[in-house]
Amino acid sequence: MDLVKSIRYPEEVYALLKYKFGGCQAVISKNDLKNESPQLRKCYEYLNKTSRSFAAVIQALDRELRHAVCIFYLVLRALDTVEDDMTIPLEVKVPLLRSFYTKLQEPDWCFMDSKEKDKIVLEDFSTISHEFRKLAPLYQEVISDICCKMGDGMTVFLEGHVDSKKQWDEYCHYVAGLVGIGLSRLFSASGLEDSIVGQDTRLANSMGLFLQKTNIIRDYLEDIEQGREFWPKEVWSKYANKLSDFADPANRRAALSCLNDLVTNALHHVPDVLLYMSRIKNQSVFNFCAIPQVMAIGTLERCYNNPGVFTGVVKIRKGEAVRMMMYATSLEGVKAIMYHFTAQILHSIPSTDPSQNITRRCCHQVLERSCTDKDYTSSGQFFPLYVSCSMMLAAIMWQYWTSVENIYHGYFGMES
Ligand code: D61
Ligand code: MG
Repeated sequence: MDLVKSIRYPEEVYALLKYKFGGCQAVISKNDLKNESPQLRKCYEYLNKTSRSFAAVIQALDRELRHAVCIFYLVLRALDTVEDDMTIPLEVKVPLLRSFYTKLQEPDWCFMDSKEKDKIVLEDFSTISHEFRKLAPLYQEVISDICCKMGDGMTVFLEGHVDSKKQWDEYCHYVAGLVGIGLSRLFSASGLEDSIVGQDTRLANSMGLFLQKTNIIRDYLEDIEQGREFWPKEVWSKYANKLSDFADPANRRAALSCLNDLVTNALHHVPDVLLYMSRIKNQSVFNFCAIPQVMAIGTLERCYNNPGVFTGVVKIRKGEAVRMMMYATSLEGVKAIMYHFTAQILHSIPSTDPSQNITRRCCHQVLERSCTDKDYTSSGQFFPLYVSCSMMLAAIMWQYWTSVENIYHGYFGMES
């Protein structure tokens, strides 16, 4: 019940209503598939089935890029499904990850033995590879190259744990930094962006690292429950003997210290993100890049010093997400959002936190670079009672409406 959750935040109620009544069209346009082949339509169906976070922004890309990025996503989602599937024996998994990019050239190749939720992209890989081979050769080269490098890199981390901070960056480079690098090369190849975007791999890598680290931080509990450890040992071993100790409420203080340490580590990527964003010229590419990044800073802020990370899922409200999304359409807007959440983190640093000085320094650095005239701070005003009541009525109608419609696709944790 998104409206009710946002009832105390007038700006969010406004954003939700504006979004619902067509404001979303300004940010997310509809992808017209009437004239496309049945295979390509299937690919978009798989995209919408497998990605809550990226389906909408990919479909809002300008046409010359949209299909390439959609296929790029599906190919890597298929590869990631192999990586994530704990039921595939290592002697099958390792050679498969290494040779995965060669399957792009095999029209009939598919994989029917996955038990993962997104197995459909492996079972019907021939539809995806068919559309891959119809892309411009330049796009094919980028996708195949990234797929090859990612598959190789994934085999290094199959034991399911990460030791040093350097290895954390390495793992995130393979699974997300390479995506940023590949996307940037696609942007430049399309002619929509300057060649510098595709050439500066350090910045493109940071775009991916910021997203992946945020996911890893947020997904602590889910990963632990599935026997995976993506928090780097070099960091957690300062605060506990076992990573799983943090799930025990008795270790709450240590858990929060470790959490805040990692949030600070992730925050270091924000200056790179801002520099990267400052080079983007095309509006659809800008939205595509900016929206996931602002969701990530919002999620990081919500996670910072939050014991909820160790007991469940920490999410941003849909109203908050929609408000951010509508704000993140210009560099000044992105800066204002980054500034706002970084200031929030700065204000909530506990005086007992072991990383407090590094966190403070890092926050100040980000604040300096995201300084802008625009302001994202909410008014903090509360509605008078009669407005709240009208809102409730609207909310009940809304609930009815969405249950009939039921076609919503959203970003990080904003499903209806
Ligand atoms: C601009 C815009 C989007 C960007 C970007 C720059 C830079 C990097 C990324 C997107 C990638 C961010 C990945 C963050 C989410 N993490 C995952 O999905 C994990 O899997 C990583 C390996 C597969 C990556 C597939 C992917 C993701 C997003 C894309 C894309 C490809 C292609 C184009 C556009 C966006 C995570 O998966 C969670 C899960 O399976 O549910 C995991 O296994 O760790
Ligand atoms: Mg994975």
